Amino acid sequence: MTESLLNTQEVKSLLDKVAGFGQVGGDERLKRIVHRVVSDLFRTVEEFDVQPGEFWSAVAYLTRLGQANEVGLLVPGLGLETFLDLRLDEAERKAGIEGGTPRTIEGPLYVAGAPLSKGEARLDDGNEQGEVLFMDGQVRDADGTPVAGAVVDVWHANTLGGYSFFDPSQEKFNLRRRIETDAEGRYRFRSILPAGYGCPPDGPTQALLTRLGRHGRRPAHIHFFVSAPGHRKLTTQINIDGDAYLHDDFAFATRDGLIPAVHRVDDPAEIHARGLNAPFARITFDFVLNREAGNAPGTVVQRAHAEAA
Ligand code: MBD
Ligand code: FE
Repeated sequence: MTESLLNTQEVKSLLDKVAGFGQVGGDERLKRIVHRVVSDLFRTVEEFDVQPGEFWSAVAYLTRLGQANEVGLLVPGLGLETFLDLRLDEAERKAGIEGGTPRTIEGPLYVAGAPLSKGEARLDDGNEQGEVLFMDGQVRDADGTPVAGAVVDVWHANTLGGYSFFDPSQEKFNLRRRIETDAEGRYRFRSILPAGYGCPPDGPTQALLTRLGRHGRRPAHIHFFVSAPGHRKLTTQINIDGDAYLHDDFAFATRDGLIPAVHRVDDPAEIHARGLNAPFARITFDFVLNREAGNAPGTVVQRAHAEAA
């Protein structure tokens, strides 16, 4: 058997030069990471005997993925965003941080700067046809103390699975708000029940998923950032119970503890009291934040976000 091409001096020295080893300038950690990533790619090409035509189709794929602005969509689809969560979970366990509402991925569809209000908000612009949802709860810290003045930054899709800003047919900041908790740490909002999300059917993310025999669906969900001074920022979501994709999420974001009961209210008096004429949904969900801890990596993630014009 011939020696693997990867073990030859020629390829080893090629990789060293690619990563800038031996050059004085640059970033040493980045050099090591690039060396590892390119080495692993070389290995993959060799192990699978990847042919040039296959290789260039992968290059064209990545080009399309960027052009379609779907890199942030494929990342959770490949489990990478969940893996980052699992690493944060592990780091917190090692630092002795326990309890608290489970985190789950942010996803690619957050928009910074949603309107901020105190105690309560209405998220929908009144044009949505979906079932009305009233959601409320309390923000507490791990020892049960209510957290007043916490900011609950909430965003979710409409009944077609579309998010405002990314779906230009919706009003600015539709289904996106920031709510500051009241003196008892409580928040509440009125909105509509979202539908699940599906990757753009003709986009590059779905194209790869299809070739893996996978779908690109997420169960209906509502996203949250919950932050308060002195506390670790929480990034999480709740899932709408009963969704067919609840435990079959292409983005791997469903976790125990994040599937609250959805109560259907059909009592005419309650419907009337809310100024409605049809049954509505109610969800109560409390968020438990952990105290800031110096020995654990921070949870405020630096990430490019869309800003509504
Ligand atoms: C979403 O709404 C979402 O939350 C994720 C993670 C990926 C795609 C669409
Ligand atoms: Fe989402």
